[in-house]
Amino acid sequence: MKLYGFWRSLATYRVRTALALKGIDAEQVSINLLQGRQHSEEYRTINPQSVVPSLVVDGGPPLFQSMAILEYLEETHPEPPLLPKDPRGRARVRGLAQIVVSDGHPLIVPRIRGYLEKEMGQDEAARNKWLAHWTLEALEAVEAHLARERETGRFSHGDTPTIADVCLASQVYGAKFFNVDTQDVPTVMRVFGECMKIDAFDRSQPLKQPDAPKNPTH
Ligand SMILES: N[C@@H](CCC(=O)N[C@@H](CS)C(=O)NCC(=O)O)C(=O)O
Repeated sequence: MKLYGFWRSLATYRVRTALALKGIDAEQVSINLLQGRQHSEEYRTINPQSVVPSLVVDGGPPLFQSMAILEYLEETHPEPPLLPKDPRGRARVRGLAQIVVSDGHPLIVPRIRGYLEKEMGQDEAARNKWLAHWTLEALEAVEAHLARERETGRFSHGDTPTIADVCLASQVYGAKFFNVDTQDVPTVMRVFGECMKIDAFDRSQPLKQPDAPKNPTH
């Protein structure tokens, strides 16, 4: 497998973590989002949306969208499972994941930040306010579920990691990047702490990637 991604990409972090949890090796190809390499003609032949991640399996057409890739990995490499067995549990895990992937993360990606700056004339302070607001709002929505629902265990759903945790960890990483105060999402942060005790989450994290700068600035 070949994973096209970038150290700082939260969507790539999700796929890296799932690959690591399932013990799947993938060659990593860095597409430098800060240099706009996602827009290069060469990369657009792999992903016409100009976003990472993309996953090439056995030389076939590239897979795209992190949730679709996570589901693909789950179907093709069912062990260890990252979705519960029961339909209701699967719906809950997917719902938690979608809060991050569909509602929170899309508002903070580089093209949105670029649009706020160039088309809307927003200065850095205003852009940072935007990033922090939407990042925290998604985490608060996850917190509202985790704190009150009895399915929550050591992890978001029970005592083993699921796709919900893979997505939660990526969003918490976003909060770290944007200096978001996470004291009001204690259950999320507890679960994040549990995730980071697992080697697959830890070694997949953005700042531990070979293409990450030594002293990153955001
Ligand atoms: N919903 C997509 C998000 C893909 C996405 O927006 N990726 C970001 C990095 S995390 C990206 O490549 N952005 C490029 C840009 O915004 O120009 C997924 O989950 O895969």
